[in-house]
Order: sequence, then structure tokens, then C-alpha cells
Amino acid sequence: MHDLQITPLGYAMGAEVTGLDLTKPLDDLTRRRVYDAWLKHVVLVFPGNAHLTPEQHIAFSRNFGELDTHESQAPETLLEGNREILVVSNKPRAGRPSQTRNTGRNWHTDLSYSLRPAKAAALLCKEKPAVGGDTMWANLTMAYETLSPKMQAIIADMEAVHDVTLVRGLNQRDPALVADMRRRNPPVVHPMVRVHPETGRKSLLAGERVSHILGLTEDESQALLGFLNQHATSPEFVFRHRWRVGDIVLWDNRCTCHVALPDFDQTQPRHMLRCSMKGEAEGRLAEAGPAATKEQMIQTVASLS
Ligand SMILES: O=C(O)CCC(=O)C(=O)O
Ligand SMILES: [Fe+2]
Repeated sequence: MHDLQITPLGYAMGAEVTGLDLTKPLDDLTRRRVYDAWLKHVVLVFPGNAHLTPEQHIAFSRNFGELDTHESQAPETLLEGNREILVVSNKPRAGRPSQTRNTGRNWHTDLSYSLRPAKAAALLCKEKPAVGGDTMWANLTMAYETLSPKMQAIIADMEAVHDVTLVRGLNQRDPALVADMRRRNPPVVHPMVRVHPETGRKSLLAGERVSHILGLTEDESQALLGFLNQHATSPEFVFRHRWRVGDIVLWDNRCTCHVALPDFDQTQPRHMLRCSMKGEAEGRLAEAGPAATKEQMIQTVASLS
């Protein structure tokens, strides 16, 4: 019998779940309770899982959805023999610098640069630096709900372009792999307001991998995105996790964004394993080029007069 305990960790979101043995399948009742706690608290921390095997990590993650086999990622970033596990690590691989050593360095929702942003992820900490290497999540439902009704109306029908080339630190990665990532992920359009398929609540889909808002000029787009991103990631909506080896953090990617902080000594290993749960197909390929510039608008006006 499990002695399941759920302890809230933050106001914006976050709860710790103890009393589970994740090396074994969860019974139906326990699974339901954990799933409901997840929908409620959005980010769950499961401590004490340092020795989980990849197969057990995968089996646990399947409680929360079908797993992604990471077609959008370069194969050398996946765990050998397990396409379901992405290795987020600063440890060299096959004698080369790791291609995921700076993964997640700007605010993002996983795979928003694809037609199928992830539903969720379960990230397991295998090794960590003595201090730092924290991750922060922002609650985008709160962000949406605390906008004025007027601003909610303004963004209601807006769509934005998400672009993999805005992943911070791409220029430090292998150019051939970056080119491959670009090929796999041309720019895509997503609505700025998402409706959570399970809770029905609206959230704001912004983040630092958005290049522009469709239909606005470059200046309008940057100003509005700047405001929305700053609002969404303000401290009141953020949960910050200080990792312990063996923590699994499970997050709902349908209503959050996150950032992996480089606040640690990079000579020390930080080694994480991630399973991602597949999201629903949501976006469409971006057709148009970049937003209109002010110069173009002036030209348009000039030609009309
Ligand atoms: O390393 C981390 O803390 C998170 C990196 C990240 O963005 C991810 O795994 O989705
Ligand atoms: Fe991420």
C-alpha cells in the first residue's frame, strides 16, 4: 500500500510527492490521485529516484501520456538504446562537447517551435553541481488570468511565430546539428492564448522563442511580446526548483514555460534525463516572412497618398 503525500511547495505552483515507489507500476487509484495533483499543482517534485533505470523512468512517465520519440531532436542527444530519453547534460559525449550543455537557457515551452508542443516532461536529476543549476517554471494560466480583460480581448485572436533559431546558445552548438534542427523545425504559428484540454483554463503562450506576432509591425510586436513575457515570468508566477540528485520534476507543458539557469560552475557535471509526453497537434507552418517594418509601413502610406 502506498503512503502518498502531496505537500505544496509554492503559491504559483509546485508540490512535492512522497510515499511512492517509482520502480513499480502505480495502481489505478494512486495514479489518479497523482494525476489530479499534477493538474492542480502543475509542477510536481518526486524525490529519491536516483537509481531509477531508464525503463522505470519511461514507465513512470507513461502514466502522464504517450511518450515522444524525439523526432525533432538530433539523435546524438538521445540516450543510447532509448529514443524516449533526452540527455540534458554538460558532460562530453563520445569525446565531444555535449550538444545539450546549454539546453533551456531562455524562457520557453518545450517544443513550441514544433507543430506539437509537448504535453509534459519528467526530468530526472542524475548529477548536479555543488550549488546552483536551478530550473524555474512560470505559471502561464496565472499570467493570462491576471491580464486586464481589455488586454485579454486584444490578444484573444492573436497568433505568434515560434522559431527554433531563437533557442539561446545555438551558436555554441555544432553547426551541422543546428542546421539539422532547423530543417526539422521550420517556423510555426501558434495562438497566443491556449485552452488547456483537461482543465479548460486559458493560458498565455509566449516565451523568448517567439519571433513576432502575426499582423503587427516589428515594433508593435516586440513591445507587446516584451510586456507579455515580462508579465508572464514575474516572480509571483514563478516556481524555482533547487535540484537534489534523484529528483524527478514533472511539469505540465500546456500551461507553463521554464528556463534552466546557468547559475553554476560549468566544470562540475550536471546530468539530467528527460522523458517528454506528446502533445496534441496544434500549430501550422508559418507562411509569411517577418513582420512589416516601420519603413515599409511609411512606404505603404506614401504610395496611397
Ligand atoms: O536542464 C533543465 O533544468 C531543463 C532544461 C530544459 O529546458 C528541458 O529539459 O526541457
Ligand atoms: Fe525545456
